[in-house]
Amino acid sequence: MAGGEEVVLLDSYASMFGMRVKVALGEKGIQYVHKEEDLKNKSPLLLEMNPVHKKIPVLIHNGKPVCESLIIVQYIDEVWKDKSPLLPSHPYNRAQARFWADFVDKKIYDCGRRIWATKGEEQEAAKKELIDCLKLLEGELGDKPFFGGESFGFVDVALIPFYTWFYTYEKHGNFSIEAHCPKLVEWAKRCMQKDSVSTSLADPHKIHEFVIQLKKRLGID
Ligand code: GS8
Repeated sequence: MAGGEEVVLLDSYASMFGMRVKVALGEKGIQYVHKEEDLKNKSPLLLEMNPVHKKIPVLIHNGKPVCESLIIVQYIDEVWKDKSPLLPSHPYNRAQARFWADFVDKKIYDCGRRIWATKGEEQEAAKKELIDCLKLLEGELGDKPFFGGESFGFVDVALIPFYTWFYTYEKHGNFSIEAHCPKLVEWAKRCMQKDSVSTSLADPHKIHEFVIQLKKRLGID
């Protein structure tokens, strides 16, 4: 592999966390070996590389594992620092970017899951909370093209994979995210014009199909 680097990604198709890593590697132009995991039957390699959480994504760089998607994206940014910086250079701006990426982790995944996994009042509350969170993100985006400003950055990488899940949230919740957050959807479409994003994100219809199968498996109707 170029430069003697060996980069392997343990991933799973529908994972927004795995997609983050693919986007970051794409931004940096890093060649890597992609290994699809069956999360119902995890490989010995995954269990060895992430013995604590036993979750994907795992980036294996020259034989050494790095776990947790946001930590992996920061690692990638630090190792391949010559091209497409993702985190800003000023410590304050870096802290702000980390704050919003953490907000995405704490809020968006959970609201989305509650939309497809529940019904009635619980689902309505999750829809409202998701929209409120996305509006806060819209406020942070402001009039900038990207969360990173003029260029695509860390918060963009953290959030954009959720866009492929919007269709699933909308179908289950019978609502339109674009009707509530048009600027955020414009931002997502802008991101999709980048090859690193369009080649890394899953097909929204396949995600929807995946969630229908997952619900059957989990006994949720
Ligand atoms: C989340 C990874 C995760 O949930 C990160 O990398 O940012 N905080 C972590 N991975 C899931 C697949 S995506 O829903 C996973 O590997 N699940 C397997 C399991 O829980 O057994």
